[in-house]
Amino acid sequence: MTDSPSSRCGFAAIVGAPNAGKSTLLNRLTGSKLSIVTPKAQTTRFRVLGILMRGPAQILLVDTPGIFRPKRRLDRAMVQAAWTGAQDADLVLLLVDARAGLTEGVRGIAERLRGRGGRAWLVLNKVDLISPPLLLPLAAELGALAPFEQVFMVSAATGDGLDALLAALVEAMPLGPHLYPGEDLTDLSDRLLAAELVREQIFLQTHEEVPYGTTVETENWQERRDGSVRIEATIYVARAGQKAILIGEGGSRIRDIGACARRELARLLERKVHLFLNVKERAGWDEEGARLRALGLDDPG
Ligand SMILES: Nc1nc2c(ncn2[C@@H]2O[C@H](COP(=O)(O)OP(=O)(O)OP(=O)(O)O)[C@@H](O)[C@H]2O)c(=O)[nH]1
Ligand SMILES: [Mg+2]
Repeated sequence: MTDSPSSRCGFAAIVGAPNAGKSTLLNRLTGSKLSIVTPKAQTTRFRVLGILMRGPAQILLVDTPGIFRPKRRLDRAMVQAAWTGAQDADLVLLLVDARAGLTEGVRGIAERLRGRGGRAWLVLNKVDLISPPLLLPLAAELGALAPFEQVFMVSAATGDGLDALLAALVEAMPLGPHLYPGEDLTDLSDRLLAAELVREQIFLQTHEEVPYGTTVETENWQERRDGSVRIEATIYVARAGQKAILIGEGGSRIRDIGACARRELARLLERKVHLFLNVKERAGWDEEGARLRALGLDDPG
């Protein structure tokens, strides 16, 4: 099947401004929670591959970090990862939050896509939040900025419009053998997924600069004889004040973060999970090459 003459396989990268709904779209299309989602911008920090099998096609969907004007070394590495994702793809889906409309950020991304050449589709997302007559003018404005082959209007949250997008993706994949085993869902390791689910809870349960000052690494992974797994993760914070906030009064915040992340992890891994979190202060981790590489990012220097 995988090397039959009709088999198709290709990379489709989902790019866009922070908070457009890229990770929501990846999860919805693959039917699994591969990439973390929060209401905060800049949630995704590295490329996340979702492997989707549809008929003869293996669609390799790539979720990318939102593209914004980077300041820290971490931010530069995130934005670089997004553009590398676009560069390496057979097809780019520019995902736009239709309610936010044509922002300066989106304009910049569309213009750079035009300069890059290659195949691009426009996907207007969050159509559940705006009235349909506003969609056509937005599509036209964006269409004037870059030559999009096709335009889709979807809601990654409700699933509206995704059947048409998926059918078009199957058709758009180049002929060729599948690159991954059909049963694989992603190329992310369980260790990285575990760290991400902890980070998701930090993004959901803390505010202001705390989530942005935080990174999570899985330090230890022990399979137990009873089938459960014991996971130790370290949360690095940039400042002492952030550590205090994360831990919370009497340890209440870190307990809640751990409890929610453990539940999500148990569901994903389909087994019992024991999760232990340490919080360490590490000033400047977001400028540190080793921390970025631990996230699978290339160090932009
Ligand atoms: N109403 C509505 N909300 C959506 C839709 N798609 C995503 N969202 C919400 O938008 C927010 C951001 O979603 P994400 O999937 O994390 O966005 P992202 O583009 O991956 O963001 P970054 O990783 O920060 O670049 C979350 O609160 C989602 O629930 C949609 O179609 N409709
Ligand atoms: Mg994301």
